[in-house]
Amino acid sequence: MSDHYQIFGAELSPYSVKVRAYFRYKGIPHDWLPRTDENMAEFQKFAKLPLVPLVVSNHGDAWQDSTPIIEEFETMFPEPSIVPADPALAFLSALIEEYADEWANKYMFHYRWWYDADQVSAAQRLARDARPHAADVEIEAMAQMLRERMVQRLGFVGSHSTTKEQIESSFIRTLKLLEKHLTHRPFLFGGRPALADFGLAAQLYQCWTDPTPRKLFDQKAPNVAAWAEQMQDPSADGEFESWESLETTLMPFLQSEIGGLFLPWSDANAIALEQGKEKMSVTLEGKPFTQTAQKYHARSLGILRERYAGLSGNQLLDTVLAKAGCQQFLV
Ligand SMILES: N[C@@H](CCC(=O)N[C@@H](CS)C(=O)NCC(=O)O)C(=O)O
Repeated sequence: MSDHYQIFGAELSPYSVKVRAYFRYKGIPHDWLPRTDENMAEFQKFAKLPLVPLVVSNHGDAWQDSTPIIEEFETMFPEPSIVPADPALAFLSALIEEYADEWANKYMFHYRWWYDADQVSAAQRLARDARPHAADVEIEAMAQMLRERMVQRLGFVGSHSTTKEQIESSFIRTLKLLEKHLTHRPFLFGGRPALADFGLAAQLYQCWTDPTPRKLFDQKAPNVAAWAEQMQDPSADGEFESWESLETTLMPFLQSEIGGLFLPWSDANAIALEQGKEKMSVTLEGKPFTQTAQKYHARSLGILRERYAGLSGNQLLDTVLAKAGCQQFLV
């Protein structure tokens, strides 16, 4: 019998739907198990951290953390590959995935827990998913409790009154730039999904399910909405493109979102931690952006830098990263 996997996840967890989309694309045999109060004991038997997604094999092996999960399964299930053969494009795909996990998650979380309509919608869906058989009054009470708890966590992603506008304009600009990019191709790197698609579509799909950002999708970004939806269960429709054909519409996104926001933020976060500071602060687009420093992000920036160091001498990559304003943060 071939190996079979269980994915403990949640519909409202971007990292969970990212891993589920990946398993679907690869045709890896799996069951999707929404984590509920009822299977919590089973979840806890395997989970080292109280986080979804958690993947468990029929041999009892367990994996957590979406990026390492995908990297590990990519070695076990190499086809169809989600890594462009050109090492420069493979790096850009990993960079965009990192942006998705660490920065796009800010606008996802911000919209979900900032406005009343979004708080109510998400809290009710979360409560119903966790207790599928509970009575409505129980769901209402749980939703209220979840809403209060999650709103208090806005600060962890750096969302507060002084950063609200920066976070929202990043989302709106992302929609606008991706809308152009995805007009001429089904996926970010061409005719088939790359790691970047799994990471970024997962965050944007969550935004699409929340009432306030959903309106922005409807007004500004039908192609991005279609892509995010399609990425729930993607299939290849062609080959990866070359940088020459991607550049016109991908470069503006790299410049404004990654070179302009994400990497300066990530770099400042790592420096704050090195200096033993609890808070990080950086000037983004002329305004201060402050939040509690994040250890996890500093580790993943370190991994990205090591990977870039391993590609030393790749002229195409150096030129693209320099033009995108990213290179200085990766050395
Ligand atoms: N870096 C992790 C992040 C996972 C994560 O933050 N999961 C959230 C949901 S999106 C979670 O499980 N939060 C606690 C909970 O829902 O109980 C990954 O990529 O898998």
